[in-house]
Amino acid sequence: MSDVTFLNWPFFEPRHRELAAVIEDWAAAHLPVDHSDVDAACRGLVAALGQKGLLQHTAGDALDVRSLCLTREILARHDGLADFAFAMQGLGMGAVSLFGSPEQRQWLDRTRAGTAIAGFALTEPGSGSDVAQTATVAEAVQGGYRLTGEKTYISNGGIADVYVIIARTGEAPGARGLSAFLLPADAPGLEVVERIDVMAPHPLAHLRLTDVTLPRSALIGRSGDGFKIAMSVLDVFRSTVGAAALGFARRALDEALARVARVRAGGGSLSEHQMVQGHIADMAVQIDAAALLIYRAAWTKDTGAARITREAAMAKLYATEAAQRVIDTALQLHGGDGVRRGFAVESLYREIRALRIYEGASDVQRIVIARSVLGASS
Ligand code: COS
Repeated sequence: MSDVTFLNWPFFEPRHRELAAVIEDWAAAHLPVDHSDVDAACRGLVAALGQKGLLQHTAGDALDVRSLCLTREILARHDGLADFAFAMQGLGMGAVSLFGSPEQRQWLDRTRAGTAIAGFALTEPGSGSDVAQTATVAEAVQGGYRLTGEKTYISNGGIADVYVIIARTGEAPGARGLSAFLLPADAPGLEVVERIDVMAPHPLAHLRLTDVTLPRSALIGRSGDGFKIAMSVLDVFRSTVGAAALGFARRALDEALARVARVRAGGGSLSEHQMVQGHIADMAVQIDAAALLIYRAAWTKDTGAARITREAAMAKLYATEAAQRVIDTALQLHGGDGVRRGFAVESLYREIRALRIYEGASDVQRIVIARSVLGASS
């Protein structure tokens, strides 16, 4: 059982401890699922999480970031695909939760119930880190918009029922000329042109839009606010990526502790060796430091901060980079078994890698943090 003493930190309220217990019980009974068909696995996970009421926190008027982080952390500790399925319901509909009209919010009932799957279509072949370069065009036409362009590395691409898409409406060059739209997956002209296979497989696709026509009511928030909408969504969900990394790291430490207690070397257990103890100590410190940054960011947002850009960037940067180191150490402590399929540390090693890239790569987080720190000192 992982360390849960952090739940006593002042960041949490009794309802968070109750939620953690519910998720833990559900996860222990249902995870991991079979990953051999990731589409079927994700559909099943979204439906099961929805039926149990565990997707309630993924959408709504007030996103409770602590609840999102706790859920991601616990699910990730049990099964990375379950964390993915949960998180995408939130990220996919994040713009609708924060800025959607009453009509658009009807989708939230379905994504929370687990009867519709959501995706966030932001990244393009020519704009990954630099969102201001978005090239997909949304041209104003009679009664609405016509969208043309390409989106890539879109999670849930291929199985989503609905996407939020960021496209250029052209009010100004760069970041100030983008808008957000609600895009049903069955819109004529939207195609999945490639399914992308990655080292920790999950539904992922390249999408093409050819003259996709959307009504004016598909615009989320105000025309020209798409960049700020995307960044506001990322501010919330970047902390939760850190939380998923934290869940992976906690699992790696648990696996390492079991291993060093069991394996004998030099007349005693591995855990009696000071060099091993040093590794365990370093892992534990990094895990607590990551947790402090994550729940600091989440608490700051939940208690009323308008923006947590700096806190969320710090949480994501530190937690994902630290989890990579913790998992690498856990793998090393497993010897040859560490790289062998079927061992948890082998899959954790693959699962963690993308988290240092998606929703803002580590160097993007460094840029965001440095701008904030330099801005504050000038
Ligand atoms: N919340 C609200 N508004 C924000 C914001 C935030 N977090 N961050 C920036 N803005 C606003 C700025 O205040 C600025 O507003 P004004 O034009 O009124 O001054 C505007 O948005 C443009 O901001 P900025 O000048 O910082 O834009 P940049 O193009 O320099 O942004 C980064 C650069 C790298 C920060 C941005 O492109 C980014 O986060 N990239 C990573 C994208 C990403 O995570 N992709 C992964 C997708 S997987 S879902």
